[in-house]
Amino acid sequence: MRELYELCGSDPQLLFSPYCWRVRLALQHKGLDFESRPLIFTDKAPLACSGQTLVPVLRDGEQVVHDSVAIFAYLDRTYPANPLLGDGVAATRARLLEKVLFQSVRMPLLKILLPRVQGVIAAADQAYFRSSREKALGMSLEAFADPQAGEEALRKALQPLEAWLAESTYLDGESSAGSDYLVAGLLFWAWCLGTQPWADDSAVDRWFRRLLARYEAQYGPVQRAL
Ligand SMILES: N[C@@H](CCC(=O)N[C@@H](CS)C(=O)NCC(=O)O)C(=O)O
Repeated sequence: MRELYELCGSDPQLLFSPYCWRVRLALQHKGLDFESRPLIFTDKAPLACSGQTLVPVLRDGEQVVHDSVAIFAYLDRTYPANPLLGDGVAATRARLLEKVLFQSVRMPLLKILLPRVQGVIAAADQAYFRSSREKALGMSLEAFADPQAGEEALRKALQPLEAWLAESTYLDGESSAGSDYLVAGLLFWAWCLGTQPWADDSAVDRWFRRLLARYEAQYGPVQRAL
């Protein structure tokens, strides 16, 4: 059996982790079915088998893999048809893309989304979420959250993707693959939290909606926060 341990809000159907979305999209790409194991932030016991405390964790029979990029590489090694990353230096390139995205897209999104995350997580997670994020950010959540500044920074960060997608159907070319899912996971994060901080009918928007439509055609409507 294949199981995906992933993050949920107080509503177990509300799956909003960008990293877990990457893996959902990658599993769809590979045509691999799986059972979802939604966990709230503080429900760490089921992750012990992975030797760390973050999701996504994929358990595939005897194999347990964590970290979205490592899971992509694992899926390519184990199920070589329909590559996500490809051979050679591709997994290293994916790590580079991940680093670039972390600063350029994830941080602006976090500025926009923090209050929404606080609004959807379980009561049992609130104190943990605040203390762990304030420690990581080096400031209070209120000092960091700034939806207006986040939207401005995000608009700039999306410009290269907008230019690329004006000429190419997917980030990875004619068909979608690993780069598409690494980026789209971040946009699913916003989408599931009930917002769309990118321009309607932009190339990025049309690309995101193609991926969303394909996902929903197979798995049904994506749960969004009100
Ligand atoms: N580099 C990891 C990051 C995973 C990560 O940060 N996951 C978050 C959810 S979005 C998490 O598990 N947080 C739990 C916690 O902070 O305790 C990946 O790409 O999978």
